[in-house]
Amino acid sequence: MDVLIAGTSFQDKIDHDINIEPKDVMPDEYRTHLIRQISQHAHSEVIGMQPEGNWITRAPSLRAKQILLAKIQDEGGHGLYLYSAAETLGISRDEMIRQLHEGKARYSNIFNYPALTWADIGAIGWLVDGAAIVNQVSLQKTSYGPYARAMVRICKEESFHQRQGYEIMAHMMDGTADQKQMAQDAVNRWWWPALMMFGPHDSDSPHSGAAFRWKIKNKSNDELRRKFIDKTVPQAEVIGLRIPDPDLKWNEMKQSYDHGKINWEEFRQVINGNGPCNRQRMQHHVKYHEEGRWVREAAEAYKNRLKQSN
Ligand code: FAQ
Repeated sequence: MDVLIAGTSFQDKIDHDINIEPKDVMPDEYRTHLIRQISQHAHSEVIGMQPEGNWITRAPSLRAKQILLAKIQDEGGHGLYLYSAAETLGISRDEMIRQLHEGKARYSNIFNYPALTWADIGAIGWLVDGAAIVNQVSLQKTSYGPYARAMVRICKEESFHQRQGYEIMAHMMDGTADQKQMAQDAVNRWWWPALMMFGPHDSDSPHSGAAFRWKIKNKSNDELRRKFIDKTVPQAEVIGLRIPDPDLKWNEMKQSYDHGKINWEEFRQVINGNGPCNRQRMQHHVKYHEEGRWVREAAEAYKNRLKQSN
């Protein structure tokens, strides 16, 4: 097997579903494509801590606070696995953060919306983590080894996140009329941005061609979006939530739901810096990155001292 791998070209490995590893020869375009995607993914996990972090001190019980803290901590950890996976491609974490701060790297559209009520924490777990899992399960089979392995671990944690969100929603839908209304209002606001997380329609997705050729993606943006909808609609029905899409309809032939039009203009605005919270998210990240500078410097100084004493 080793001999086969050693003598096999990049595309042969891809065609035979052999993972590409950091020291393997790979085309520059593959490397660049992965750095873009993995760094965006890492930034999303880290920026995604902000809307939820906003609710730690206001969680309605000690149990809810503990669960939320653990979840947010997990998201930070996911960011770290992903930054490490991207670093194996030859980019430093500092450079990735610089690109984020300069607006050259993106992060998921979804984290530019505010978490206004406790029900939003339920909607984020249920819908946002739910969408993230559908996407990430398919990425467990992505062709770049470190990214695929990071996804396996991340998916295990995300499924707990999705359940904690659904539990919050189910609990509220079992509550007073006001709580039910609050839960429905959260779904009304998060449903469409969650659908946008899967990216533009396949016909408008410039990176999909190369992503399929190199098996970075094995399911398209639209396929994954459909999968998410099919999985989520029955969950909403069980607890009495309404999906805010008058055109949502079961298609017997496709054995899948047809959905209404997505507002791609809103998506473009949000991913290009003009969403409700883009500025706030970035200012917050820059501020705490600066405030943490002394920790990074101290760690570096300690590492150098150890080197000198060895
Ligand atoms: N947001 O050609 P495509 C989470 C951009 S993790 C912003 O289709 P591709 C956990 C795209 O970058 C959520 N930008 O691109 C959590 C490209 O722009 P560029 C993050 C988007 O890469 C939960 C342009 O549009 N997950 O939620 C988005 O083939 C709760 C054209 O798009 C990942 O990142 C978007 N939604 O497909 C944490 C998964 N969609 O770069 C905390 C990994 C597209 O040319 C709390 N990523 N764009 O300037 C992927 O699977 C893919 O990158 C896609 C996009 C599917 C997102």
